[in-house]
Amino acid sequence: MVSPHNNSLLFKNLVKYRKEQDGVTSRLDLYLIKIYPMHLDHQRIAEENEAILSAHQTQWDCFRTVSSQSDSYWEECITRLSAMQIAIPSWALGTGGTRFGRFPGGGEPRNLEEKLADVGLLHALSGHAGAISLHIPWDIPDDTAAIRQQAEELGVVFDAVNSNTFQDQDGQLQSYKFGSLSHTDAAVRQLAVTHNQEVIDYGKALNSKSITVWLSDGANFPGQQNFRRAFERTLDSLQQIYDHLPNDWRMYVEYKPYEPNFYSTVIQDWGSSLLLASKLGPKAYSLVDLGHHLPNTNIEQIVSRLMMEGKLGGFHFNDSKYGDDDLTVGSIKPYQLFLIFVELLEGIASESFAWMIDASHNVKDPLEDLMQSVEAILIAYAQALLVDRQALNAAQEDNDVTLCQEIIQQAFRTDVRPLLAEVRRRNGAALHPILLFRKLQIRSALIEERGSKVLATGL
Ligand code: PSV
Ligand code: MN
Repeated sequence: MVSPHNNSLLFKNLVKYRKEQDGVTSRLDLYLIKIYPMHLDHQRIAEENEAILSAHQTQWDCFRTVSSQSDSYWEECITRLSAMQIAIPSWALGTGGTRFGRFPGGGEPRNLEEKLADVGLLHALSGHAGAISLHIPWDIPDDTAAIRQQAEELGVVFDAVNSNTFQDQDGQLQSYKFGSLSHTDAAVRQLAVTHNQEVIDYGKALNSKSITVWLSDGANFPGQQNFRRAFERTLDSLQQIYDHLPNDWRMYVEYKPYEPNFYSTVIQDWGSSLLLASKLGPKAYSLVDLGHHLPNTNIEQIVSRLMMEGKLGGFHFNDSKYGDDDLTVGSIKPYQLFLIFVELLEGIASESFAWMIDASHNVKDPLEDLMQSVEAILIAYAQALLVDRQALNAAQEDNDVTLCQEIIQQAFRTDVRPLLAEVRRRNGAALHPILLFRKLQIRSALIEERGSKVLATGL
């Protein structure tokens, strides 16, 4: 169950916090007075739900009647779906861009407090966004205690912290131009190791329990890099970061075949990631970013292999047509997403995975896009729950290929949206999050408060 939000408390604390900073009533106060009690309060959401409740009830009744499953079956599904919490990355709350341009829509969060407020909003509306993933140094808190308190009041926890050795920071003495943890120069490696250790320390202060390491290290041209030595240096650097992990922490090793290096990357695929995670120790796992595969890769099979080895740590969800397109989850290949969840069901009850969205929004409202992504993940999970696994196992053993396909597609072709709306209703979230977001004109209010030309920190 999602934890209840105390939004009046949130409102008071944010106003207090801002007043202490400014010493005067700021525009943010006015914004909070206008927005928070009205838009985020569960009471208010329940009232809004009321208007479309009878339509929902009809669809939910119809859904159950057609399915001919028992009430206890649906209760079990609702319990499992309610527990699904997906981390929102701090860098996805603003408009993304390409190297050709950026078209911000306005109202982007200008600091960590506002990023957290946006995640709280997504969580209140959807009921499934109860975590945020921070990228350091973009999201270093000025006041850790205040940020922790704000998160608590929003019912949001801190998921994995992410390090950044793909950009040089202002005043940085050595450059990551030719790599970081794999660099030929020990001093550069040391800089990157120290940064990752500091990221863990920031995460500890926020009660995060994991770090995700993604390296852009690699080569743009054949012959530029010695593959073996680059890998060995990376392992050595990662080991020093691993040794800095608290006992109850995990390290996720993300892989990616290309970009920004276009000939090779040091951790280019799940094989390299698994190799590193295995050599590092039991607290290290592989992280699967759906966009980090070459076209047509069978990602569900990779998921199964990693899970079989107990080394599947988590996901960065997004969708793509060609490369690391970072499109809305489920917008291009919803069947693949569903098949991933079908595999995941083998371990989802006994293992814990980190779920995060890692998408970018060039032409959509970032918050609406994130709500669509959250919904797509829940749809895939719910459909996977509907697979008759006993029947599937039997059909697989019998080599009844036709029946195998019928069984999984029966689940995939079920419209589970009434079930998900019921999950949200029970958890005090909106029956239709995007509808409510638009009805309450939340984006306009955010633009009014934050301005139309602001740039979110991060990518
Ligand atoms: C790299 O493409 C990546 O997927 C990594 O997860 C980064 O941390 C993230 O995008 C944002 O840069
Ligand atoms: Mn990623």
